[in-house]
Amino acid sequence: MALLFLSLPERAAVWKPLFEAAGVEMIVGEATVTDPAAITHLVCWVPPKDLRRYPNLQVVISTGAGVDYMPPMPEGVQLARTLAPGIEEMVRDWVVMATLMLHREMPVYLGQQREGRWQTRPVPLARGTRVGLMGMGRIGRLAAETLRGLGFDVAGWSRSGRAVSGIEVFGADGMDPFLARSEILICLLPLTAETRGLMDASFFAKLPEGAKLVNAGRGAQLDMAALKRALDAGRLASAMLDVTEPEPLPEGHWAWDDPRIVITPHVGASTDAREGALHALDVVRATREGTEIPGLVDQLRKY
Ligand code: NDP
Ligand code: OXD
Repeated sequence: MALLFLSLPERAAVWKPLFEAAGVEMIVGEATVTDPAAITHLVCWVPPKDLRRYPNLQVVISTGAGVDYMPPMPEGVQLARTLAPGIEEMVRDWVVMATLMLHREMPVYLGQQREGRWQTRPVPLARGTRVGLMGMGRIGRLAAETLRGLGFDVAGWSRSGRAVSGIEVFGADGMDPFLARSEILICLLPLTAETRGLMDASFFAKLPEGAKLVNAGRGAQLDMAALKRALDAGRLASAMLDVTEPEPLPEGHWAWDDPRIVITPHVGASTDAREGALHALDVVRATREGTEIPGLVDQLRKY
């Protein structure tokens, strides 16, 4: 069994000693592969075009939590996503920061600062402000609990509507009432055929007037032209985006200069190298022992 590592060199330097200590062969970079038949595991963000070069490949491990950019796997190859726990905490922190920034009108104050203007606005309470969180998975649940701890009135929405202790969760048929109560709407959904383009004009029309939008899911879930129209019409007040389509947005895109929008360059999380390596070792062990692969992705449903 050997693992082919196709990620950043600084991460490889952290992974190497851990793999050596575990007695698992790790090969860094396709150029150093001398025996493609030895490769059983592959770690990457985007895989090489022709995975058939590795006839004994068993599992592709995504270095990120989202796997929407992964192509269909060849017959017999399983797909796993990293379960590095730091990802959830990092994205939770970004989402809490974004929610507070919009709640406390930071886009307005940043604009005023650029103009050298000192002007106060009413200061809102977090307590009772209604936040709606789409995606109640590993990250969404953690973010929801933290926001609730700050006093926000948090509700969630997920495909199944699965219960989460202490938080009202709307299911597939509860989208309209969920949106109607979301003064701050957060997207933490995976990108799938169902969620692509989800946030469009008809979606924004269901939010309360002047709602605020936080997107840390994927850029392709958001119709940017519809966002602009919603901002111009006052339907939405502001937005904070960590993900865009494409990434980065092209030079000159209207959103770069729009004072109602704050953009960060997909930095909600960056997988901790050590945590990623430990998860990959768990995957290798599970494959060896024939037990359930941690982070296994259902490729038919994509999740
Ligand atoms: P999970 O798989 O743990 O949770 C996904 C949640 O979305 C579940 O509640 C799921 O519902 C719900 N959901 C609703 N519709 C769908 C659908 N059509 N297909 C699948 N799930 C659906 O994911 P994570 O919480 O770990 O991550 C969520 C996303 O966050 C990632 O896919 C990625 O896009 C994004 N992300 C962004 C990062 C960043 O840096 N900005 C970093 C990491 C992740 P149910 O529970 O009913 O299945
Ligand atoms: C992601 C990640 O999926 O950074 O966006 O893990």
